[in-house]
Amino acid sequence: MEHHDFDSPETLAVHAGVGKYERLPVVPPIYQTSTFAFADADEGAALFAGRQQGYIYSRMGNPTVQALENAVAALEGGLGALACASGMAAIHTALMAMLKQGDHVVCSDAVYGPTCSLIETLLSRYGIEATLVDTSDTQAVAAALRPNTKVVYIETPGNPTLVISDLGAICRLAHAHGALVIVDNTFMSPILQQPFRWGADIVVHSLTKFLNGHADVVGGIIVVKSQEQYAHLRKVLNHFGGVLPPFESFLVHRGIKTLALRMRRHCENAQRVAEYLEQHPAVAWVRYPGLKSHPQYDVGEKQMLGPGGIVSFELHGGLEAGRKMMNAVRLCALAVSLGGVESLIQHPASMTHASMGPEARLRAHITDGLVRISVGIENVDDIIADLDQALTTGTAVTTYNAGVHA
Ligand code: LCS
Repeated sequence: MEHHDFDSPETLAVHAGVGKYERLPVVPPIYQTSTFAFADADEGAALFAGRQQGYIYSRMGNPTVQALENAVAALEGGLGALACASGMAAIHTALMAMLKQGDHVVCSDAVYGPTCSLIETLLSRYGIEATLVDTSDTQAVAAALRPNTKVVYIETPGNPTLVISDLGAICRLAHAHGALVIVDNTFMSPILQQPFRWGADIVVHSLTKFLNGHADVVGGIIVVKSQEQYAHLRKVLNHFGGVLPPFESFLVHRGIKTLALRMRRHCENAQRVAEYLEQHPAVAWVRYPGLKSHPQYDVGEKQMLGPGGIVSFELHGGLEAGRKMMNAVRLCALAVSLGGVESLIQHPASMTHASMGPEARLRAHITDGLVRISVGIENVDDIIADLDQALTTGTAVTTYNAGVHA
């Protein structure tokens, strides 16, 4: 890990990974190259044998990618990080690297839809068993542990129900059992939650979301805290091959410089949106970690440094009313993904969590009427005005997207 004279997240977000270059460009250059020339055959052999450190081939490592990896590792308080082609590539690589045939994994039931399908249906083809439980209930996690449980996989707050799991309690439980804890920290970013502080062993992110923040890159990252894990994961990622290219790495690293500012604004705006929705007569319930009505509000207060930018709710009119509202927004875009500067609205049961199937959604309390908003950094009064007109009229047909593409 790089040494830093400063360790505040705001300063690390701007400086970590940037390094010092000859003639001092303030921004690290994009090494848009697939391969690196050796000085001579002996050097090539020494690099491959690990007797000498250096870049060889961009699937194995690239300075622009490394700069991003150093930045995220520093922000999470990890030892190193491995940038992957997507959040799913990071999750899949981390799980396959840590599990083998005959192992068992315990996973949060409220997770991003494809994570649930990967763990529940795809891993079983390789002889890896899974139990999905409500990990906000630490006793349920304890009850799900088996002698062959090797990984406890936690997403907190969970997508899209925002259920919060107690990281410290689960890490203590898992470690006493000899299992590793992998935490998907996508919804919080390292600015709002640092799972290593609570004992987590590995942190994964979809870089596509808050870390990049500008909705123009798909990427993921695995953060580790031991040299042994880093070496093992680097080998596995090199063989699976799902690495992040240099240009995408450059863009994400650029986005991270404003991460601390953006997260503060996402939290302020989302809090206002959640409070607005909670008092609206058409709204049946709202889930947001910054509302006292959140069932795990106290756990959130303990382990999170802010409630984040995602709000979920359901209208009294259920699915049909939610559809009308989503069709009526003008400023918010009707789109999946989250964590960008722009506000997005979407319907998990038919979109992000469709692949889970109805039974898994029911188990995770993802109701058919649940609507999820990723609250952007726009003027919050404009966001609320948009939601207000969509809720009260429910009839407007011109969407923001339609306007842009017309
Ligand atoms: N983890 C979480 C918590 C996510 O929300 C997502 C994507 C992923 C991992 C996967 O990352 P990706 O491969 O897409 O970079 N979540 C999405 C969502 O809620 N809407 O669209 C994608």
